[in-house]
Amino acid sequence: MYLEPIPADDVIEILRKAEEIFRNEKNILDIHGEEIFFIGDIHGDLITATKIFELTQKTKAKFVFLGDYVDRGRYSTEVTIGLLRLKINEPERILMLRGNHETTLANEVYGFLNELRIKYPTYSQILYGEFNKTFAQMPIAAIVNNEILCMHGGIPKDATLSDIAKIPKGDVEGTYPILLQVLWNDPEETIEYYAPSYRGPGIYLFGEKAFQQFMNNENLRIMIRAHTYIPQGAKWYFKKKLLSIFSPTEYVGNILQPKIAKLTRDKLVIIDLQKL
Ligand SMILES: [Mn+2]
Repeated sequence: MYLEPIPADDVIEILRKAEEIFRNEKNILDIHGEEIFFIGDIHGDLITATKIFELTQKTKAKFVFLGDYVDRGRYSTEVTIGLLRLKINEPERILMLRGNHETTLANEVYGFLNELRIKYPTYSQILYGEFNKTFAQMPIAAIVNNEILCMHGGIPKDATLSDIAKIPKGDVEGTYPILLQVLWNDPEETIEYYAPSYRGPGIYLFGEKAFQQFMNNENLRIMIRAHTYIPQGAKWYFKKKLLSIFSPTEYVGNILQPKIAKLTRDKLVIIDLQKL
């Protein structure tokens, strides 16, 4: 069973407005705030998206979404359009980073394109193109209060923040080498520096030494990222310097315990999404 799909014209209008806003944002957002929520992968999960939407209406806090709005779940279209509406209404309060699924490399095969074909049999190719054009303008990292680094995947090998800042926007496929790493890399406790990732060519696992070196060089303290499937919804790495969060209520058939994070002044806490 599906909800009544959002009319294709409305989808295109929202996507174009959002694209224009993202186009004017930098690759690396500079965010400041006393109260900020961080949301991990959503993956077309309507329950998670609804909970977060209600939360946005109850607070004036900022929201940093760490990407992966589409694929896997059944409501990629509704989730993404819903979040983009929030973004358009309050662009300074709702910050949306790009995830590895906001690329054709992933969303052609992991469910989103298929969802569009089912919900919009006549317009699926047009909508698919419009969605990905919008995704390709999204920022890919954020620095919060000068000390917290946010990105979907993780730090890239042999690159600095200034290299990330220079990545050209508009790469719909998402295969520009540094971009690919920022969106796909994962932390790994058992290695020191970098190792090839099981996820595919050009993607790396990064260890604590590589992470600490990168953070020291850039004068940053904490990283918050998403991307890794975590059944309990959140996990600290590297002596509590890196927090990984995962926010859908289910993932490829597995029920999990979705979490989000909240920063209040200097305190970072993990919140159980089901208790919101
Ligand atoms: Mn991901």
